[in-house]
Amino acid sequence: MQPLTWDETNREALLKEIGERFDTQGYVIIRQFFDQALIEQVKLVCSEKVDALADKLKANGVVEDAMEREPFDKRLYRLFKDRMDLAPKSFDHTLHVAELYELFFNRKLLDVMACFLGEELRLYPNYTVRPKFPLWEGTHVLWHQDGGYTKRKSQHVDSGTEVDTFRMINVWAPLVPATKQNGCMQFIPGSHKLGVVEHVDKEPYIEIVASVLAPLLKDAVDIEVDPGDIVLFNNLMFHYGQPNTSDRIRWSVDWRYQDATQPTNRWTRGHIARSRLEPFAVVQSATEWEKLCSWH
Ligand SMILES: O=C(O)CCC(=O)C(=O)O
Repeated sequence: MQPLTWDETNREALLKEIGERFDTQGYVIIRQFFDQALIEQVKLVCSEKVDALADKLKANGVVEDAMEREPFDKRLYRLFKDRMDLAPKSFDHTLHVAELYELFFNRKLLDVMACFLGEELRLYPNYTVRPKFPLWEGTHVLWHQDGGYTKRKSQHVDSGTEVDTFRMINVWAPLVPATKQNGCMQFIPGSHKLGVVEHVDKEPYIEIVASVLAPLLKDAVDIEVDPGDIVLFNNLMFHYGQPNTSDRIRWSVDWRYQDATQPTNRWTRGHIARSRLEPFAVVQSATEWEKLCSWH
C-alpha cells in the first residue's frame, strides 16, 4: 500500500484516509510529516548522549579514542563494538529535553491524534530512543503487540481499574533511513483485529506464541521509512524489529498517545498533552517538560 504524504492543503481528505487505513490495516505511514530541522535537533540530542558515553568510556580507560569523527550512525557502535555487554539498548529515562518536547508535543501531531483519540490526550509513559546495533541480539525486538506488554506486565496503578483495550496510537519515527538491511520493523497488516494474543516471556522482551504467529508470517510487510516520515500503528499490531545486517546503527524514536480518560495500567501516569477537562495538567512548555521525569 502506498504511503501517504502529509499535505496541509489536503488535510481533511488525508485524515479520512488515515482513519480508514488505521481501521483496516492497523497502521499508516505518513511521509515528510516532520521538518528535517526537528529531526536534526533530535539527532543532536542523541549525539550529545553518545558524547557523554564516549567521555565516560575514555575516563574509565575502556577506550583510548572517543571517535568524534565517526558519523552519527556509526560512532556508538564503534565505541562499544568490542564490549557490547556495556552498550545501551535504549534511552528512555533521559528524554526530558527541549528538543524532545518539540517532538512529543508537536502541535501538528497532536492535532492528528486528537482526531482519533479525542481531546483528552496523554503521552503514554513509554517513550524511547533506540540505537539498533548491527547484528546484536540486545537490540533485536521480537514479534509482539504492545498490548501484550500492557496486559502481561500490568502493575495496577492509580485508579485501581485496569482496561483491557487501550485507546492508544503508537508513533515511530526514524532518525536515519530505516531499511530492510538495517532492521526496519515488520508489521502484519490487519493483525490488530485479533485482540491481545498470547505471548511468552523471552528476556528482555516478550514474543507472540508460535501457534498464532507462524501462519501469519507470510503476510508480514517491511516498514521502510525515512527521517521526517512517521509510522502510526495500533497498540495491538503484530510488529517486530528485524535484525540489523548493515554496519550502521538504525536510530529511531518510538512513543505513544493514549486517551487520557483511561488508566495507564502502570505505576506511572505519563504526561498530559492536551485536555479540556484538566487544562492545568497539560505540559505547557519545553521548560516544564525539562523539569518533569519519566517516573511521573
Ligand atoms: O524499533 C523497533 O524495532 C521496535 C519498536 C517497537 O517495538 C515499538 O515501537 O513498539
